[in-house]
Amino acid sequence: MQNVLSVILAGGKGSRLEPLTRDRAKPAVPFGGVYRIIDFALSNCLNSGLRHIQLLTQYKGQSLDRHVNVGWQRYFCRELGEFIDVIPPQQRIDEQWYQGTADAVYQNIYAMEKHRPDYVMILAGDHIYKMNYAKMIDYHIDNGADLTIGALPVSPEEAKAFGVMQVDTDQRVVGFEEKSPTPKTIPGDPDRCLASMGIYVFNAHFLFEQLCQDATRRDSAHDFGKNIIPSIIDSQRVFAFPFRDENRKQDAYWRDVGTLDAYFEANMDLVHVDPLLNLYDQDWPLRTYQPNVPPPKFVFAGSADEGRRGCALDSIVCGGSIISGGEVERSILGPEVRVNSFCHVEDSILFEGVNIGRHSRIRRAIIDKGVHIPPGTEIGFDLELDRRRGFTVSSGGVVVIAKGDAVESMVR
Ligand code: ADQ
Ligand code: ADP
Repeated sequence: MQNVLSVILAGGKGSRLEPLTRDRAKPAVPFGGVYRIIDFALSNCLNSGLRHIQLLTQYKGQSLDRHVNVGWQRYFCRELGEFIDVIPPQQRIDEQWYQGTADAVYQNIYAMEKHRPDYVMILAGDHIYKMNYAKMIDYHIDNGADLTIGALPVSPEEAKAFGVMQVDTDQRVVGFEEKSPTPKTIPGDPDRCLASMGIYVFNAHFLFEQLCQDATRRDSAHDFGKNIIPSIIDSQRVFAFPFRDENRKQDAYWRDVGTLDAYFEANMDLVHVDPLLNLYDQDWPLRTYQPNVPPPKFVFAGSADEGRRGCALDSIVCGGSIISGGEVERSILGPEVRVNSFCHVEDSILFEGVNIGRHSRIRRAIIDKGVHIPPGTEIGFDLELDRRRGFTVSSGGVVVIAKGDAVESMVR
């Protein structure tokens, strides 16, 4: 895979994930306890043998930059020509911030050309999935394609948020519309549309040519989905790569965790007994920055007469956490969380360093890093009260408490 350069777009604002993206870019949002969303694309690259990576950041890139430098540099050997470079916007070409996704790539064209790649794999830094990109690259080469687009069927409702393609019997793309309010369904299958996953393999020379042409167009938003793809499907060889799970013989697991509810559900997918996304698959290791913390601990708290078991069921509990006399169900606890006596936590995601005071009850909540919940607090039971307390409540009824939010004690 020496001649493939992977460019990961990691600059999106992720405004629909507010307040989790108030201080960090969407790819840096924690996921599954110990991971960050970006870890999925990066693990896919490593496991696919792609070791030339540029990560384009823009919005609040500091947390992401720190994560990649502390957690990921170790996997790349510069002496062997491998690299992972985090590239903040450099305003080299003009003084504007990046406009669309194509502009983000165009503004870094010098950094890319320097590596003289034959192929450029463009990835999004905010999707949750396991995928062997080598198969998509082989498919691209076998088809003699100029561009190959990762493709997956989704419901017509979901498809409104995606680019939707029409293909011929050889999977050649013959139609493409970005975020149409009335997306076209797959012929003979009125319940599904063929969505673009927003991941692309380009012949490098062709990509550079297209980017330079697009940069001169005044009416362009400089975006792959809105401008570049629709403008080339008639004249160039553009193919869809069907992303399937060959083991399960079904469409593969892929989530664009764009909203709080989608983010919540994708986390909850992990604690199913037979999860669609298996973190324990030794054939496809997911890597991340692992803090050096002690193992998780579960404590029986109180006296023999009035004691409470500290326990967690159908849950993920990260290192450094202590569940002392509290109960946790169907939840994800990041590193160094504390759940104290007589607490009950269910269907919730607690980020690193969260502390749940005694006698609290937490349901369907996401609690950001370091928040301390005072004793006796209820969250997720009275959503009106939660709104009045200044917490975000998603349309699906998930309560989100932001980093730095002060949670007042309910005990008078
Ligand atoms: P969207 O996800 O809506 O659609 P966009 O918001 O532009 O597209 O983000 C694509 C990726 O680029 C994300 O990873 C985002 O973080 C990143 N990004 C956005 N702006 C950036 C910038 N200025 N600098 C760096 N990175 C940036 C796209 C396609 C659709 C497709 C969906 C699938 O346009 O056709 O269906 O992805 O999710
Ligand atoms: P965030 O609120 O997103 O966690 P931080 O900047 O605090 O923002 O952390 C971002 C990343 O920095 C983490 O994913 C982790 O990889 C790394 N990190 C956090 N704390 C430490 C630490 N004490 N030492 C080294 N790396 C850290």
